[in-house]
Amino acid sequence: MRAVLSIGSNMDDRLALLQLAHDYFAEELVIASSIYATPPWGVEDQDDFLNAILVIETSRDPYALLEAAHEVEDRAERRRLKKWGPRTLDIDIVQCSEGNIELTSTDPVLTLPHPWAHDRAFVLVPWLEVEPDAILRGKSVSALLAQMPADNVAEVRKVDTFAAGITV
Ligand code: PH2
Ligand code: MG
Ligand code: MG
Repeated sequence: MRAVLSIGSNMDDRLALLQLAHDYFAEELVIASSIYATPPWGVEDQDDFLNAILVIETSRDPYALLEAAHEVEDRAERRRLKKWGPRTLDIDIVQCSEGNIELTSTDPVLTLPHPWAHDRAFVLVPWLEVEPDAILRGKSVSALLAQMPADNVAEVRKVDTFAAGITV
């Protein structure tokens, strides 16, 4: 199964926490995007996030992947303060696919594809960087981005890249 993960942090050492997530999935990693600084979406009165996309090829099924994501979030001492609020590390499963088939799930515990990813520049901009032909919900990611206000897209700024290999 191929999976697209959106990772984000806006607390503590944001860069180190994204690197932690990157390194956890290193053996399954197909490609990692650059790291982007992004204004907070949803709850605006909080620090900027760092966001990135990891594309992985994994033998885990979607629920096992969700469990793995939670395990890494726990390692980052994630505190679940409030919905859309500040977090040390968030790992969201944007999409799971087998070949060209996008897996879908309406389970509230794991909705696939991610219910809001198609509407978030902090997901789509890094994804387009690494998969220019990406398709989400039957639409090209580049078309989804083109429909978005240009300001929202421009606010997602490349600021760094991951260190290659395992760093922790
Ligand atoms: N995650 C949220 C809420 N708002 N904003 C940005 N820019 N990046 C995020 O990863 C993010 C957010 C909830 O998970
Ligand atoms: Mg999230
Ligand atoms: Mg999450």
